[in-house]
Amino acid sequence: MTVESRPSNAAEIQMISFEVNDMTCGHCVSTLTKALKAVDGGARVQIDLASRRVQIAATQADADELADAIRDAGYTPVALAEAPPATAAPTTGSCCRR
Ligand SMILES: [Cu+2]
Repeated sequence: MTVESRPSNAAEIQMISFEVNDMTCGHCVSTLTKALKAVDGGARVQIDLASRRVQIAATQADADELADAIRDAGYTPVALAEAPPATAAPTTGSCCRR
């Protein structure tokens, strides 16, 4: 599904989803939430750690900006609209590994 038109007058909420397989714990969740809110202060961010699913109800940022924010925070976003359904094995990388 592609939406090209963008009304310039209204704050349009766009649901954007990513799978972030290198997100491993609650610390990752809060890091990502902060990073996403930094680029879109009005966004609602929902993260499900079990399925490694990140859903953003974006008001200003587009998918590219949000993906960049996730990358800047040190994670690898997979845009769900374009990604094949979960076949990727979780990576071994973790921010909380000792
Ligand atoms: Cu973590």
